[in-house]
Amino acid sequence: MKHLWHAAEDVLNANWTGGATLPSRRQYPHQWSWDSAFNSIGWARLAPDRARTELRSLFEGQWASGRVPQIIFNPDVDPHAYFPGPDFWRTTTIAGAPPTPTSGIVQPPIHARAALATYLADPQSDASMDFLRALYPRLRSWHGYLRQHRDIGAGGLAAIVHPWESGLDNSPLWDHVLGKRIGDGQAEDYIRRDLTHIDTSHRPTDADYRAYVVLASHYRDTGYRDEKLNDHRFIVEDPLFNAVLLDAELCCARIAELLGQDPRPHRAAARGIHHALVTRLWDSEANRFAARDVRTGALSQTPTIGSLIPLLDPWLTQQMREQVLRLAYSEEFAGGCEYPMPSTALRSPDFDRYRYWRGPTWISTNWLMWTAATAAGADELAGIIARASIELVDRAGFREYYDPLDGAGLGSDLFSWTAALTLDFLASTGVPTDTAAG
Ligand code: 2M8
Repeated sequence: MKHLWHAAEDVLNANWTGGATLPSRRQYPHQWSWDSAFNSIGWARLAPDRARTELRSLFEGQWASGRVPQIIFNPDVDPHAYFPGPDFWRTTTIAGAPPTPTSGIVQPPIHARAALATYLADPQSDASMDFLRALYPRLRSWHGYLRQHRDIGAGGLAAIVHPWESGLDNSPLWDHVLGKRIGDGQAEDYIRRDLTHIDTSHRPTDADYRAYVVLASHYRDTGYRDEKLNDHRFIVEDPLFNAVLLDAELCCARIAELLGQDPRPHRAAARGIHHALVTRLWDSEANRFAARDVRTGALSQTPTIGSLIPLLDPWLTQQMREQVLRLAYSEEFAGGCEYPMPSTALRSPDFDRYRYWRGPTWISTNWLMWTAATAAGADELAGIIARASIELVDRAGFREYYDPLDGAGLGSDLFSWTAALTLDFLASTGVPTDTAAG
């Protein structure tokens, strides 16, 4: 049996196109934004030049407004291999969009953290410094887009306008908003491609998918104009997205210092997000972070992995940090299953051990939670998460997600971010790679 390290390397190599890493060859045959960032964190451990190429190629898809799209379409792939494809988004006719077709929505801004990791993997080389110098203004404009154009609630947070923008697409967090505002809404004709290779019971329901299409086509039909978002039906301030943005600003502060530039604007931006996060998204009755429906101000009721990721915020009060950790260790998450961290609380009526983002454990959110726990000094939690992640991959291979109760692999196989982040877990935790069988 191959060693886990080499097996992970094989997955990344197999999904490498020469300029980017496909999340999985069959299910997701294009370049995805936050996948690319996670993948570069893995590449940084193997071949920093590939990590640099990955992030550079992603930012070639950046729009003039600073928007970094969720998908950069691969021109060599049949445009109908994935839905919604380039014909659906029609971005090349939009002023300021690149000539390469992209989607029109975004994903969580992990990129500054990935850029920093990429630089730090190879800090002595000119190529690495050139990379950082070239990417920094693009990161600034990306964060600027989110902070200026997406602060729809005018409270200092970036709002998402589609569940796919959260990265946790089918999370129960969005059920309430989707059900109330979209209901049986009519969608244009489409064929779901996401069911071709995966068990239907592991993917979103048809009703949820229809709601996704209705929302995306509405945004497209307004020309992706964010100033029109007041008539949008889905506007949500998500704790994971904003905690990641806060962290990204702190990473940019570090990058600015490395480049001899002023880090203070980034720290001030991070502080502002911190303030908004704790005043707008902390549910003081439930003692956890929640997503806020900007239209109504209502906070989401289901505890999810997103309730915990704001542990990334270094300025949380001690009381908040303790409450987040209490929930993380509880029977709802790490204390209630063999293979944490489940994406939805185990005792919630919304928990589904198989269905995408409604219960399964993902290596990407585990990596974020492990990063947050490590930074918060919660070493025991960090250890639990790193061990569970490595064990999952060791037992079930590089799957897209896993059953948190029995560790079975679900979704796509040979999944890139699972392989990439496994490399980071192995390298950071010092697990001897020659004993971890893959
Ligand atoms: C999943 O989302 C895409 C749409 O973006 C899909 O279901 O077709 C999510 O897990 C998302 O977070 C991820 O970036 C993407 C590609 O791995 O797949």
